[in-house]
Formats: sequence, C-alpha cells, structure tokens
Amino acid sequence: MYEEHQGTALLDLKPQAAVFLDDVVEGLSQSPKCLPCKYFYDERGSQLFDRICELDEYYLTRTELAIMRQFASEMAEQIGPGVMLVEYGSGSSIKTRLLLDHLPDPVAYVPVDISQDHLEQTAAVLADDYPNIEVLPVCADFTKEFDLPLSVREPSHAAVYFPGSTIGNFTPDEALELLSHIAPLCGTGGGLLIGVDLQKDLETIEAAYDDAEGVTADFNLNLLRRINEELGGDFRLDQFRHRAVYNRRLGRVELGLVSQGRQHAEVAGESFLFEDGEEIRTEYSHKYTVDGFAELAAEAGLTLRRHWTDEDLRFAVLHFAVVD
Ligand code: AVJ
Repeated sequence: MYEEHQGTALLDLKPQAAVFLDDVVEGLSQSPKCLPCKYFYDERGSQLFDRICELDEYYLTRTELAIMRQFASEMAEQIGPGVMLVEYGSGSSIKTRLLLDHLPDPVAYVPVDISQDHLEQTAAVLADDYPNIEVLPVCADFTKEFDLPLSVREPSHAAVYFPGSTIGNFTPDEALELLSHIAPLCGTGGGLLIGVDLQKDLETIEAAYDDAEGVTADFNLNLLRRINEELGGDFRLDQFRHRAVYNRRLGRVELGLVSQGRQHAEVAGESFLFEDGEEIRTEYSHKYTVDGFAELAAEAGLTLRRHWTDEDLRFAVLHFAVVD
C-alpha cells in the first residue's frame, strides 16, 4: 500500500468511489436529506474553499493565522521536543510551517488527508523545504481509526495538529468520537493543538457563510456538480439555492441546498424526489466557547493546558495534553 511518490512514501487508505456513491444514496434516502460535507473538496471545491478563505466576511482563516503568527513559538514550546506532528488535513501549509519553524527538533511530520492530490503536493513541497524532518503522508479518513507510520528516528511523543476549525463540521457526539481516538493514537505524553471557531453575534457568523459574492453558494452547489460528474447524477444546479442559518441554541451554522420547486434527480439509476422548499443538509459548522470545548475534550481524556485567542475573541487555538 506504500507508493513511492516524489521521494515521499504515501500510505493509501482512502475510500474508493463506491463509498462516495453509497454515502450519497444513503444521505438522500434519509429524512431530512443530507450529504456528507467531506465530499466538498474535489479540485474545484478546494479552489472555491481557498477563495472563501480570502473573503472579507470569512474571518476564520485570517484570524487563526494571526493567532498562529503571534503565538507559534509558545505553542511549539507547549508541544515540546522530538515530536511526531500529525496534522489532520494537509491544510494550508502556512500555519503548519509556522509551527514547524518553531518546534524544537521535530522528528516527523505526518499529514493525514482524504484528498490524495492535495496530500501529495503538500507533502512533496514540505519534504523539500524541511530536509531534517521526515515527511510521512497518510491518505486516510481521519474520522476513522488509523495507525501512525514508523519514522526512522524514534519520536519522544506524538501530537495532533488540527487547525482550521474543521472540528466544527462534526456534531458534538461525532467530535467526541474523533477526539477519543487521539489519546490512544498519541499515547501518554501526547497532545492536541486544535483551532476552534468561537460563538459570537449572529450577523458576523451568518455573513461568513453567505458572502455577498456568492462564493460559498458555489462551494455548496459544487457538491451536486460533483455528484453529476462522478456518479452520473442529473441535478439541475440552478434549481437549488444555498442557505446558511446560525442555530444559536445548538451553536452551529446549518448549511443546506433548498429545492426550488418539486423535482426529481437521479443518481446512478436511483430517483429521488425533492419537494418545493425541501432542504438537503450539506454541512454543520459548530461554534464553541473555550470552556465548552474543553469540557468535551475532557471526556476524551484530553486536558486543556493553554489556549490563545485574538483580541476580539473570534477564534481560539487550544492545546491539550493526553492524560491517563
Ligand atoms: C473548513 C469546516 C472550517 O465550517 O467554516 C466554509 C467550511 N463551509 N464555508 C467552516 C466552510 C462553508 C469551513 N471549515
């Protein structure tokens, strides 16, 4: 399962096309209908997401980056020497680099991503720029359990870096499940550095997910385009409308695609009926308080050691230690 690729061995554990089809059919068969947001990120979807990150309304990326720029050395000190740094998502390499640049004698960098292309590109470039750090990409769905690769040098401990508030895509139950894999993965002495978007006023949040230019709408609709292209679907993209609403009670943005009129769409020979106004739920983006998130993580055996925020308390980066 290891492939030689531009000098970095890639462990390929990615789900196959059949799984995409199963997930789509399963989601559209449920009531209410839903589609997994992890499928947003094909090449076009990843490009659209990059554009979202540049939007004035989308405060998350630039705020997290500012926090990283200001506090990377403190974070690196928290993580400690000799680490195997495991990143969930091969991510914007700027944040990763800030961390790698400040870490004391890191042993290995392990990006874990479902998108093989993205992973290979990031891994190859980082391997080039950091000749003293072993780069060991793993192509996998990090919501499932997986094993860490072996590095030539033995790390003193492993730490997961999970930036970007991607954890917000999961319901608290799912987040707990994911977090509960981290303690056994990293073992005693291990850690987690995670970026979390914070609860704030509704206007700021809703604007971030319904931008004036309509980039987020295109990003959302791209999921249907992808189903059309890869699974032989016949969704009419102009017959679905992007919707983003902040549910304050549950602390989450709910994104969906709303059917404009009663219509059918076919996917791989199966027909699905959409009533007028019926919504396909495509994504959740949960917002936390620092205390709320620390409480959740505590249930997974992770203890909050430190956290860093911006002046406006929009976003937080939290460091947890594995406790046993
Ligand atoms: C990549 C999950 C952090 O929830 O803000 C952005 C995805 N969706 N705009 C988020 C997203 C619509 C994003 N995360």
